[in-house]
This record gives sequence, structure tokens and C-alpha cells, in this order.
Amino acid sequence: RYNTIKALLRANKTVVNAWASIPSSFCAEVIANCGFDAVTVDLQHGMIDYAQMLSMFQAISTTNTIPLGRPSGSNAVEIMRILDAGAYGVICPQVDTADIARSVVAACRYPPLGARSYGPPRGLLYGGADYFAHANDEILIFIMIESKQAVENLDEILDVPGVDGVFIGPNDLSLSYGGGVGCNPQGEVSDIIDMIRTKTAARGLATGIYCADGVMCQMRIHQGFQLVNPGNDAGVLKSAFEVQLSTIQNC
Ligand code: 3PY
Ligand code: MG
Repeated sequence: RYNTIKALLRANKTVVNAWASIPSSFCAEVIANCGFDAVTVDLQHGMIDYAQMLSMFQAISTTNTIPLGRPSGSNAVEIMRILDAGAYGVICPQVDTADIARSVVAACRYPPLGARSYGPPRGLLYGGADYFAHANDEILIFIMIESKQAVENLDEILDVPGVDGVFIGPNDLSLSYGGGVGCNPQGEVSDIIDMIRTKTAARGLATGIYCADGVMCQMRIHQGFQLVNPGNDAGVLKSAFEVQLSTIQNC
């Protein structure tokens, strides 16, 4: 199976991703049916374990939406297991050094490009019988830049062969510079976000950033970011219900 979002990113197009934190295959199915380009199942901050992730990938693949996973860290074994369950890409958090970036790439690529171990039970079902022949080309590797240390090491990290793109975590980035949480930090961190995007794009790599909502996605797209997400499922559900509730309370 072809990775349609990898093709979009290579063609400099925008990819709209939905962020899934609720451990539910039905929620994942509902979200995927909205028509997003991709859904990211979040094992770092989502309430999701491996078995739940597997059922969410199965639900997402009732549609053409591409399944991605955010591992809980850069552990190679966890990344390999996420890919074996049929994820067509990872968004790996807290990649602060070139060594971490190299180990993430190695976990995602079969030899000779990397050290991924062979045995993708669901990869073969989702990707097809020719999964092995195409996995190294189709699997998308986003590394997250979200700390001062990562910014200091940015050039070296971007030099790591095999990285497809950089995804910025604005909350953690802001915290590491002494600011507060929020997806749209101002001042110094805003300039740093712009610098990360510019340097990443200059290398021909894809750029993405976590966004709080659709309006912020629009802003980031206008700034040149390619991979954006309007909040996460829990936040969208909560705000949608709050609007409905206040409509009734105000009548
Ligand atoms: C961040 O903003 O730090 C993130 O990782 C978003 O999920
Ligand atoms: Mg983060």
C-alpha cells in the first residue's frame, strides 16, 4: 500500500492529521471517517496501550486515512512494535540529539538502511504481501524537536540520513525555554519555531507542528508548515459538548 501522505509531503502539500488520545477503536473509526489525511494514535500522552492501538489502527483502516503512531519515547523496540501493527509512520517525541535521531531511523528501516527486525504481522495485512519490498520507502519518520537541547543540536539532527520530517512540540519547547504551556508561544520561542521550520524546509524535509485547533492550523499552514492537527480528540469532544450544553443552558 502506498503512503499517500508521504507523497503529499514530498510534493510540498499540506497534510491534515487528527490526534487520537482516547483509547477507543470506535472513536478512531469516527475520526477517520471525517476525512482526515492521517490519524496519529498517541502512546505518549494519550490514554492508549498497545492492544488498544492495534484495534484503533484496524478501525482507521476501514478508510483511506493513513495510520501514524506517536511512541511514548524513542525506544527502538516500541517503535518496531508500532510499525509491526501497521502504522505507516511515527512521530517520535523528544529527539534531543543526533544519536537519538539515528536510533529512531534505525528502528524504522530494514537493513541495509537500518536495524528494524523482521516480522510485521499486521504490516503485511495493511500494507500488502509486498510490504517488505516497500516498507523502507513508505514508512514516514517524523522526529519531534521540542527542547532547547534539540534546538542546540538541530543542524546535527537534520544531518541524520533517513529522517523525513521535523514535528515541533510547542508546549515542551516553550517549557524548556522557561515559558508556559500553550501551542502558540510568543517572543523568543516563536522566533525559534520559525527558525526550526526554515532550516528543516531548506534541507528538503517535511515540517509539522502540534496545533490547538483549526484556526491555529490555518496560521501554521500560512507560515509554511505542512503537517498540522486541529487539537486532539479529547479536547475537540469536550469543547463540542460544552458548546451544545451552553446552547441548552442559555435557552
Ligand atoms: C508538545 O507541544 O510538546 C507536544 O508534544 C504536543 O503533543
Ligand atoms: Mg511534547
